[in-house]
Amino acid sequence: MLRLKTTFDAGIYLEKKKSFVDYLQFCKSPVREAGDVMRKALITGVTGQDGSYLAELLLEKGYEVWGLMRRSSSFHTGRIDHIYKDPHEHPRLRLVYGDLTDGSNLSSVINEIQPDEVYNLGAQSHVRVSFDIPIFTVNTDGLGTLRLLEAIRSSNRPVRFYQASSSEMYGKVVETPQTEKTPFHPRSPYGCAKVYAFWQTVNYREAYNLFACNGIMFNHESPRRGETFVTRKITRAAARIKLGLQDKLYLGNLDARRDWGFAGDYVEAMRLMLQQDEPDDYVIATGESHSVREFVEEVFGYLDLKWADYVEIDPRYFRPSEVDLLQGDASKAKRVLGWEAKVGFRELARMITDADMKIARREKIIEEQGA
Ligand code: NAP
Ligand code: G4F
Repeated sequence: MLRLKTTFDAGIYLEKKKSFVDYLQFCKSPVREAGDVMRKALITGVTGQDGSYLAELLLEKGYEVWGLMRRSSSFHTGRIDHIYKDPHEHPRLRLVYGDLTDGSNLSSVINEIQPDEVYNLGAQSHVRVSFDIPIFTVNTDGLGTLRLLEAIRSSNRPVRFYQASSSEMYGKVVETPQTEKTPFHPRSPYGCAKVYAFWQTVNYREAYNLFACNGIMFNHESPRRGETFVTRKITRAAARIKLGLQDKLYLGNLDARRDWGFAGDYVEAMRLMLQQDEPDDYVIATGESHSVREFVEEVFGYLDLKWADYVEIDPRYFRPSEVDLLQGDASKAKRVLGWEAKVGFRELARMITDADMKIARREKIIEEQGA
């Protein structure tokens, strides 16, 4: 029998320029008929870096994956197009419109989809930008988490919940390396919002017995990282400089130190947290810390460029208050989850640089053809 489970993915399906006849066919597909036996996950922020890697991982593990996506005047599904494609080919990935600022929508989504696991990755995730749009950031990252927790609680279903917490919460660090016990001292509207969301997650676990976990994730990067985060900004610029497409790279604080890992490794930890007998909070990190300057040296050196010839400091990239040093101790995650980072600093820098060289080569061809 034909089952139109939800009006949401019909809307998105049709926007992808498929016909309604196609959509009806999709609804009759065998996987959809057997949908109830698969584990179902909802990912907020599915169009982001982590959302795309997590969706891939959960599909590989046999889940039915629903991604919450914001309405936008232009499509921004570039990171998931390769797994979304035509629903006839991949009917286990669905998209649904929603927004963390809209609580009634979140309730409808939870009630319609009835997920077993919810991964809350949606956020205004840029720390510098959070100083420019603090209210939106706190509304999405802080209150948005509470709205989602409330939608889950009021659904009365045994949903397992993952919250994308951040090492940015440690801010002005009081000890190094940072562990699950290190106190928080956030230094940005983003960090403050994430602390609020962290404690709401803990409170829903303690007050309502919700299976809710915080992953305190240190910086993680990939070729899919947004281009205004420092790693991608450096690799994009170095690749373009190498090919003569750009002359300079303007950066802010080169002395800040971060514990940089690979996003593909980190999403595995998210899933593992929700497969344990008890909910808990975990630091996820490599344990190594490097300065922005070291990242610049690594990338430019890899491309045989002298970085000092190209990099200039522009104070507009300084932050009103900075997080100087992050270095995580993920020994609890190793002990309990059996998780550890596989990709190290140099391999990560080179992986992203290689990917950006491919993009720059395409840009070079386009430029030459246009000339
Ligand atoms: P990202 O690439 O910036 O992705 C953020 C996602 O959130 C995007 O899909 C974005 O949608 C969505 N989003 C933004 N505002 C929203 C709203 N109001 N309602 C619904 N969705 C919204 O971030 P990421 O690097 O994948 O990070 C994933 C999560 O982990 C975030 O919560 C981030 O704060 C946290 N985190 C990241 C790191 C890291 O190093 N990457 C470390 C610690 C914690 P659009 O595509 O429409 O913008
Ligand atoms: O790459 P960033 O913008 O990442 P940041 O601020 O550490 O935040 C990222 O990691 C957090 C986890 O700790 C996440 F929660 C958050 O969502 C995000 O993914 O900046 C890294 C460092 C900063 O100290 C910044 O001041 O690089 C420094 N930096 C120097 N020049 C720059 C630049 N950052 C950016 N974005 N652009 C610059 O030109």
